[in-house]
Amino acid sequence: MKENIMIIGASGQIGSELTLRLRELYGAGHVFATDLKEPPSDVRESGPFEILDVMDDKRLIHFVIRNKITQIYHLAAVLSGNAEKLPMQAWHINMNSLLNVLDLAKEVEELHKVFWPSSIAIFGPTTPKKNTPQLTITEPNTVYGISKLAGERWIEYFYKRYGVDTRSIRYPGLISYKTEPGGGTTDYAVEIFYQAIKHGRYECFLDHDTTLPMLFMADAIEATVRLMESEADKLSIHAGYNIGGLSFSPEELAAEIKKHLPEFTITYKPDFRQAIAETWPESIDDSVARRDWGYQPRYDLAEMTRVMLQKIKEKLNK
Ligand code: NAD
Ligand code: AKB
Repeated sequence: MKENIMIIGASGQIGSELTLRLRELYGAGHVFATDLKEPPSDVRESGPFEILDVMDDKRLIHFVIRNKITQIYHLAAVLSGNAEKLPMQAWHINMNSLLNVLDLAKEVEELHKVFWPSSIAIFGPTTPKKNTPQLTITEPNTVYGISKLAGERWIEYFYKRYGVDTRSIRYPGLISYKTEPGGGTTDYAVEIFYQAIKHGRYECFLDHDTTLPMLFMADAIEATVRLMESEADKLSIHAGYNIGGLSFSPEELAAEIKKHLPEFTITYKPDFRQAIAETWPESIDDSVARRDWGYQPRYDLAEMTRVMLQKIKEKLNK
């Protein structure tokens, strides 16, 4: 079956890279990128792109039918830091956009598969922090985390009740050099590279020893593709799969950057995002993802840091 793939949120941190990877795999003409805002030029120029608001359910259904869409990657969301500033708006966008997509998948026969990302934000202060299991206590106390946990319940419901093939990953903080992150708590781990290269110093909004699970974008993209291409009967989870990779604190990341930029200095001025980070795990047990669909990240802290510095220097002409 020829797949026609729609990406919602294609201009964002994940979408701007995932779109290009899916175009390599499925053919540029079969991967339809959409967003509220303009994407980077390579996404715009390498295949179809349309400005589309996922909250507009009528335009969404027309788009899906007109382009014979068979799979949706729904990436649009308000992330943890921004969500705390406007909780009701974040809840409205995160939940209703997902319900729009799921309802469409239930109604449109050809649209058979939906990817929707969850997050380590589904965990909360009562969750075991180290090597957090796939199945454990989930009592998030951020609006973003609550929306991700509710989203997981909804996608599993649509899988069981209506047979929609829903798939999801609980991404940790994602680190990338192409598109800057969109308002999360883990954004410091990207900002730090830009500031280190531009100014040789960084004031971190998390405290020095706040350890969080992280992952390099190349590993996240390959994981996403691998999960979506797995045989359905191999998958035991239709809510969100834990995936780990890296786990470090701001001071550990700063020490790794200093190996390349010895003059680099970091100071700490925790803001409201510190309280969010303190409720999240430090490291993740991803044995179920490894067993079910062969999840295997490749980047360690040293290699991720080397590539980030090299690519951001090239981008900034430094
Ligand atoms: P991002 O903020 O960089 O990108 C989201 C994109 O969605 C933006 O380009 C935005 O313009 C678009 N968008 C927002 N509202 C829209 C609407 N109404 N209609 C259409 N497009 C809209 O986010 P991201 O980092 O790429 O994250 C993508 C998904 O992955 C989100 O669901 C996020 O919660 C999840 N996630 C991300 C991370 C991470 O570290 N980046 C970690 C865990 C989970
Ligand atoms: C955020 O910090 O909000 C995201 C996430 C881990 O979901 N990066």
